Amino acid sequence: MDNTTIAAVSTPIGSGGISIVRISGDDAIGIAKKIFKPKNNKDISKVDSHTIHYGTIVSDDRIIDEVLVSIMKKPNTFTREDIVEINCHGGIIATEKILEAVLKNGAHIADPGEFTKRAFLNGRIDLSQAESVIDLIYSKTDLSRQSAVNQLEGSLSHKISGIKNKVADLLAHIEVNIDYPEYDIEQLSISKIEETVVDINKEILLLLDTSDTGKIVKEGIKTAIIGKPNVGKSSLLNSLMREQRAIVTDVPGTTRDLIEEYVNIQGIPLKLIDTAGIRETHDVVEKIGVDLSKSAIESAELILFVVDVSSTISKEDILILNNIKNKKCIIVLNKIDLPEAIDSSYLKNFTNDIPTIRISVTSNIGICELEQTIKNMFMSGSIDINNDVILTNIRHKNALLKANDATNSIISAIRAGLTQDFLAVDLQNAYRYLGEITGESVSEDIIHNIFSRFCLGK
Ligand SMILES: Nc1nc2c(ncn2[C@@H]2O[C@H](COP(=O)(O)OP(=O)(O)OP(=O)(O)O)[C@@H](O)[C@H]2O)c(=O)[nH]1
Ligand SMILES: [Mg+2]
Repeated sequence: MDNTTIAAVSTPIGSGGISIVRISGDDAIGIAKKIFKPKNNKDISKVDSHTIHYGTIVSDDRIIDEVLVSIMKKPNTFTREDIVEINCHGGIIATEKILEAVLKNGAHIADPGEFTKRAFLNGRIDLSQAESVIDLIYSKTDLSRQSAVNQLEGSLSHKISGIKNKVADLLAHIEVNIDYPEYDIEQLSISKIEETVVDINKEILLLLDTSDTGKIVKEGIKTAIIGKPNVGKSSLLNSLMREQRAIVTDVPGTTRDLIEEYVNIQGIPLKLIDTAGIRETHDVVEKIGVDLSKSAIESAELILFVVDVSSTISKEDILILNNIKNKKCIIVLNKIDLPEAIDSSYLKNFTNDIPTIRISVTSNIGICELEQTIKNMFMSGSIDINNDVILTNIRHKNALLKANDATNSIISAIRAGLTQDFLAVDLQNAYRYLGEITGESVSEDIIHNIFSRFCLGK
């Protein structure tokens, strides 16, 4: 275990009210003592843990800043090491000078995520909890924040250790059966083993089933607003966001860049993408926009295809329809406040099973119905983030898929009449894959990879 003392600026670099320099390790308090002059002249190595002290940071006989210093002694700290946090006035220069003084006095600069990595290595949190810290930092919707907090509190770890314990129990029984057949201990019948493995398999599948919801919770449903120029795409984005985010004009070809925004539609996070109207164009800039729109269609999970009912269907509309054939889609007939020129029955030939909603953005008609339709498309049941453990991490999903494979092969082996020693190997594998999620059986590389995604100072 690395026992150097590390330090970093834990707040974003820039001007702000307060910046925090964090120090963790055996020398944290000793280093702070060398540069911190408390106003009451107390010896900070002798103060109670979890107390805050007012004074100045002095380096090379010059006062750098007026600060508050928090002293937190192990083991009740984030890293389970001694931690000192220096709260200084926000501002790049003062913060850097303080960090510099801390480093000069013996601390090493921390790698990204190193504080959290120490919390993991010192056993305060497991790997899935450490990962939830990243999720929490980067969460973009309230749902994803809530699910990260649940995971940080150990909801997933708890579920996984429950399953792992069952695997371990079974494994212990089977190994005793194999190694000491002469002992008179309770022998598990093969049908009892099968029953338990089927149970374990079901629990894994239930967790895997939550991963689609997890992806939505974490990233939002990628929703592209597509259509010809001037049909009201940007107006629709603004209306769904309830703010004027995109520029709206009556000039066709107004939007040229993709605009991406997160919005919460009746509790469901959407990553909305407003696109340039699709049409044949010789304008170079507009053409780039149109190409971007086409690629937005490819990567979208939901398409809102906006059609203007006050004009007729053109070959561009049909072209777009052909492009979105294999996508989840809602046809949004806009501008129903205007006299209709569209040939609805003609359009119907192309859009048979696609849900169609009639709206007017400017008169605020039909927006609620559109939102309800989006919600119904993605949520058959309601999700309860507070009570359900939801899989939001692709690494966890892959480990569970492998554990699922292992349990499936145990079930097939039993049904094929293989002996118990064949089962032990797959059970051990299942156990190991489950352990990858919590970090007990995971390689250095993976750990390095996970923590390098953190920001500095966390
Ligand atoms: N009457 C009426 N006008 C609307 C409605 N929705 C949008 N408009 C008008 O249609 C024009 C074009 O709206 P935009 O939202 O800029 O259309 P767009 O599809 O983003 O256009 P491009 O960015 O050029 O592709 C603006 O003048 C809007 O005010 C509606 O429901 N009814
Ligand atoms: Mg636009």
